[in-house]
Amino acid sequence: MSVDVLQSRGDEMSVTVCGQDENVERCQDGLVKLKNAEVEQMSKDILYHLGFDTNSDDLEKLFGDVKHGIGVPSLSILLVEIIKLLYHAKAKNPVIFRIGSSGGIDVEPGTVVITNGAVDELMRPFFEIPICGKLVRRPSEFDQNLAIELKALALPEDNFQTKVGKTMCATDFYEGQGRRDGAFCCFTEAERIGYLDKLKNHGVLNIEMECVCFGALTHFAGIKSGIVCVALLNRYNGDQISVPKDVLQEFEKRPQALVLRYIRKCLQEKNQNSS
Ligand code: R2B
Ligand code: URA
Repeated sequence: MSVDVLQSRGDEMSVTVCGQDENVERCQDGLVKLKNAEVEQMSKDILYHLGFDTNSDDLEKLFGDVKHGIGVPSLSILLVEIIKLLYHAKAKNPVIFRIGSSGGIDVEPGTVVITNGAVDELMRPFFEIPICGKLVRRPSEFDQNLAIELKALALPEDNFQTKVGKTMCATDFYEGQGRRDGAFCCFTEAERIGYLDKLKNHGVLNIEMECVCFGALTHFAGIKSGIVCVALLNRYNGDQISVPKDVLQEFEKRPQALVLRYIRKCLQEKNQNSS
């Protein structure tokens, strides 16, 4: 599981207007703005989990890719610090990608899924988080143009399919994803299939454990973002991930390959514009 940060300094990359939410804006100058005035008042800012300190590190020079653990708590900490890193680094028009693995719903193992919408286990398209004792909901939204652009980078010679669709975000890998192979199971095979059918009818192509939070926080920050995950199995055929290690390793390279093509394309366009 990793998150790639792509930024362009100077030249504008495409600016897409985000959603209806009045709190959400993508700034004209392309710079990342924080929705927290407190940060500007701080004499230094420690990005604890990234290991950066605005006094001793040159954040304008630091970029790359970072790995997160499993699930929303691990991702949300990382994303908050990445958004602050982009702010301190004065990044312009950044694009954040999450690349990883997932369980497919009626798709061939090895299929690459580009997320164009995220829902939770109850098919709700927002990230709900208790803040100071109150439940706050933030809509999870994805840049539709980016999803289309990524799909267009799938090549006829790729030995796998690339699809665009919704992704379901689960807080649990086992029962929460309708798995019957965990330490606990309180539902029948018919209920498992019924749940997969429900997800499928809702346009869900795959299940992972971070998308709702990822779409919500990047959207709230006004930052363009995308998720590209490979499906390790077709959940209609079972729960266990039984693909051999070498196949698994090859599957995991597929989302990286697609996002790399996008990064290359952006860099080529940037070079053409500046020459
Ligand atoms: C996909 O795979 C991980 C669980 O195995 C989780 O991080 C996710 O979203
Ligand atoms: N990751 C998940 O969260 N679920 C799967 O089924 C496979 C990978």
